Amino acid sequence: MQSTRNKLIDILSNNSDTYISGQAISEQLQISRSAIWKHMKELEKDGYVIEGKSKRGYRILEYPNKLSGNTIKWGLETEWLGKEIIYKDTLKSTQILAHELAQGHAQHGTVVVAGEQTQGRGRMDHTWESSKEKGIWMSFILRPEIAPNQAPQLTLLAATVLAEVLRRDVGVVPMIKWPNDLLINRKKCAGILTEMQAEQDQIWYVVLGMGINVNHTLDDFPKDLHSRATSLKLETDKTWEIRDLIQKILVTFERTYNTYLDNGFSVIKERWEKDGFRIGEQIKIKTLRDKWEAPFLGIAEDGALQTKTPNGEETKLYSAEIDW
Ligand code: BT5
Repeated sequence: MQSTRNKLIDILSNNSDTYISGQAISEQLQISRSAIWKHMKELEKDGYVIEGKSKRGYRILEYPNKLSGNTIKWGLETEWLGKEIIYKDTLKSTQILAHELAQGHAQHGTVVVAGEQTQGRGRMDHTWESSKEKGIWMSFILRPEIAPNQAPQLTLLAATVLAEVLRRDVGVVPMIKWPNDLLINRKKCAGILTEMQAEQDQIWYVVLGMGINVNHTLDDFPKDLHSRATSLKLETDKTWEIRDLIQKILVTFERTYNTYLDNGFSVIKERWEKDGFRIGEQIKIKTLRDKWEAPFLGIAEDGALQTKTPNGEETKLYSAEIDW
């Protein structure tokens, strides 16, 4: 259940350009005018700047800097992604909470964001360093009507979204390393983790996690990542507003996801290959059983890595580590 305070913020956010009268709020929330006034005073204590004008009503002028479900929603121009945002200062992993919520009744497009993760995870049993308020640690709950074997395409889709935001809004040159790494100047700046629950021919839900290093200095990374990891701050010498970047990612993701559902994977494949790292070049491939070098021929229509076997025959790989 949404609290009255959150409903009040929703109403004010939806009317951010205009004043909304005390009467209208009172009718929508079924509370008295004096109760509204008390809530407004509490919001001001939280850092909201609210203007109240007699005869016109109320409007929010400024949101607190602090990250929260409400501040992320403020001015968020999406239709379905992030209509429900769950923000926690600390979580083991946004993936874990998102799975729990998805197994309940969480709606398609629910977003889980954490200030820090104490057990952030990558693929297999890799860990993901997620230091406090330095980056974007978030997971989306999606209920896509696609076949389970198409789910890996969502990882590649998410990578194109991050690449677009990094290029357009941050001004860096991103490269996507198959399947789920975003690199800037050959160092990893973001990773994507797609997990799903499905039956043979039907997806129940997908939890798509993104970790993006935003305001880290080198000291914020453990030593073993110093030569391999980077952040937007390290690359641009600027501190970035996390809330603003989250909004940009949500808007771009929603648009790209809608395009994908309407038109299929080929548009995404094209975008991916534009930013794909080392396409056409020789790469080192490691699977569970083998290690070899072969050319990276591109990605297949289903998102698989197209390359050659150690014997030189063309093949598709669905799971592998690549290096150069
Ligand atoms: C990934 O795995 O790159 C997927 C990362 C997904 C993280 C998000 S954060 C929100 C959501 N909640 C979670 O718990 N996870 C998701 P993988 O390709 O397996 O890469 C992991 C490897 O990257 C590690 O083994 C390290 O070598 C390296 N690494 C760990 N933390 C890093 C960081 N912050 N920046 C760059 N590299 C990192």
